[in-house]
Amino acid sequence: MAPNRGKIIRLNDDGSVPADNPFADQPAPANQVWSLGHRSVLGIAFDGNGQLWEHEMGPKGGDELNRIVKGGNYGYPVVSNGDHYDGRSIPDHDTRPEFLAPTVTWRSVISPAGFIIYNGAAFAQWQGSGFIGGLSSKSLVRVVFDGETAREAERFAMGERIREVEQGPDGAIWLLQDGEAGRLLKLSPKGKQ
Ligand SMILES: [Ca+2]
Repeated sequence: MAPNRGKIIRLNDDGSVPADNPFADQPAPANQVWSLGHRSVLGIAFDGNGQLWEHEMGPKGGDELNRIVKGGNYGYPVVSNGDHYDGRSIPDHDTRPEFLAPTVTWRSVISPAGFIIYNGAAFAQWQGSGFIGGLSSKSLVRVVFDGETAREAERFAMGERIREVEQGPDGAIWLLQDGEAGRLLKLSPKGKQ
């Protein structure tokens, strides 16, 4: 197995390899791998059910939100619903069902960066929603989950490239704009600081 590029790895807090990793019986670094076939992971979060989700910057027209399962191969660079930026095509996921397909594909890309699955009290109506920053889309994307599926629910135009999303202890949502002049924004319910 290739080195850790394109992989999600799973380690104990002390850096050791958990015995129940999917490739635990293989030499390092394969024994660290939890899932593979990723292109460029830019956000990872657990939902309220303990299900792990990640999003990744795809090639042209292929940003992905994936439901992560133990030992799963998500197919890059063999398959992608996007294509290379230089114009070369990449076979789509439906041509190779042995690879796990994305739960959501953005063919008009958002360029995802930063990811939370919200569990705060300040925006009670958004508990359980995912929030993904958008670079090229200059947006904040809200995703809703339903068991093993997910979909984009709404998109907030922010006017600037959004690099990072975090949830504060009071339930506020913090956004970091991209670039040297980027601002740190705090989103709170109307009428509250
Ligand atoms: Ca393709």
